[in-house]
Amino acid sequence: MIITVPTTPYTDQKMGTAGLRRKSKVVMQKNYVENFVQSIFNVIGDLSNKTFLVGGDGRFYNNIAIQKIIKIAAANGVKKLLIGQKGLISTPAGSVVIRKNKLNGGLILSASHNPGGENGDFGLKYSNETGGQVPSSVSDAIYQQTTKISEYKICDDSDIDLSKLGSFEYCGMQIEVIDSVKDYVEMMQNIFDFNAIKKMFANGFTMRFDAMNAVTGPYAIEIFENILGAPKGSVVNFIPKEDFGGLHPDPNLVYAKELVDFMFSDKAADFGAANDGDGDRNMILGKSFFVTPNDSLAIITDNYKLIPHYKNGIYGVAKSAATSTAVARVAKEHNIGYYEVPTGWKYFVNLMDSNRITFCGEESFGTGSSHIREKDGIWAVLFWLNILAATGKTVEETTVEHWKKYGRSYYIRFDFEGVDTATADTLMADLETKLPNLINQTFGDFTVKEAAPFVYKDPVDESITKNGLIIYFTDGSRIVYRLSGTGSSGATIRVYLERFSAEDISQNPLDMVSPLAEIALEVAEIPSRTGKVKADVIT
Ligand code: G16
Repeated sequence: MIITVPTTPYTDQKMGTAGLRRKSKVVMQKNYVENFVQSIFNVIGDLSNKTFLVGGDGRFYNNIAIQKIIKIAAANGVKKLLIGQKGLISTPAGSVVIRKNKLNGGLILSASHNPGGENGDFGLKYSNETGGQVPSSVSDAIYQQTTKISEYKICDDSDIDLSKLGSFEYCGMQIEVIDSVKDYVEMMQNIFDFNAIKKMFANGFTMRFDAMNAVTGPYAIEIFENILGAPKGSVVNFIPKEDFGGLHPDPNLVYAKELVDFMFSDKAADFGAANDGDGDRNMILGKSFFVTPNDSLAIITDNYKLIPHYKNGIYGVAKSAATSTAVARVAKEHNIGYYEVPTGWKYFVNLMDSNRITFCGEESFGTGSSHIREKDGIWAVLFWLNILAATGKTVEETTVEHWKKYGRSYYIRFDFEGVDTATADTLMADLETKLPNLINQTFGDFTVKEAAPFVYKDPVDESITKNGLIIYFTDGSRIVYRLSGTGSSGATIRVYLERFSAEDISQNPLDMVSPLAEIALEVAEIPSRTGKVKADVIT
């Protein structure tokens, strides 16, 4: 049954910020998945005693890619695969399953918040035994393999029915089709005060959770409606669809429009939330009120004592460099460790494993803790529900009180999309050379204090990562530039703008950061080099 198939390398199988993300049509090319998966197995080496998880967010090509992975794993002598029922597993649930069952790792099929379908995107992430994505040293080794691969092994047998739970043998390998929801739900019940949240719903509290036709639907129905008693209909768009029903499953003010419109209408629920394609991102809303992911991380950290699992103390907190400094002020107040890492959840893993941090988060709608090694959308929603249940306050009251105590970091991200890759690379390189000359220069009310590339030395493995360029101003404002690592074609230039105000907390964020936006565009010469006078997406 096992055959060896000759193949030729693809040159573009280098993982980005979070795994390999490409257009579906690229991934559908002959041997594309086969080459990548075989390269992963080549790097791992002896597989005879290894068990892995396989599952994905259910997008177009999920099932086809899973069947290929099963056959390649069997042919390469993998001992056992755990597979999410119907091929589904959310990214956070995958991390739970890997850790709980002490697996050797997992292949999670997802392009996250990117649109799906034949004309959309597909992705493949590789996690190790931590339940987190592998460090760059491993992904680089896999990339090297992909550039010289000449054959792969595959079991030439029929496809497997993944609709039923159960264990069986396939091509000499054990397979167990698992309930994708159970372990995850159990873990959430052990972290949060479900009784308090249940009581809040019983007392008439209302919520709307938008699963965006993606993988979190079944998790959300089980947790929010079945267990916590939120009224039926609180979870919307809950059936995972191959093309996300045409939605762009990115929980932000632009793409979760249906939810945002509802929450800013007179029918709004007390609380609104959305998750992305694979369930690791989250957006939090109150009645006519949006909580930025930066503030959410700060508020979660500040309120850790309200949550049963964390109430006895936390280690510290980390954020990506591009994320606002709101949480830094909370870390200082609570006298806990504080770290800034490059963009990418994998950079938090060593900090969690070495007990340096408990919470972490990013501006890109990711929040999480050391309960797993991925960001966790439903966890963040439950954290907020638990805060509201414990305090009796609204989302807006909670956030405004936080700003009154800590000041407010006004924060907006500008994305310039579809830029020619060479143009974007040159723009960044030229900007980097210019940075030292900016120091002490004044632009209107803003004077540059420091300007430098962001360079991170991992305190555990001492690896060095350079990602992004930062301009710091004397008043605490910052401009961060970096190129996205999750796109599937061309380049996206991200410009992150932050302006701190200790007392003036009620201004419009866009108005507040607009002088910084002008400086950012001028300094990097974005309009003249890209032809774009304004950002494509502002979040
Ligand atoms: C991934 C990473 C995040 C990162 C985000 C955006 O999220 O896990 O750490 O912040 O991409 O990355 P970039 O700015 O490079 O596009 P996800 O939810 O897409 O897996």
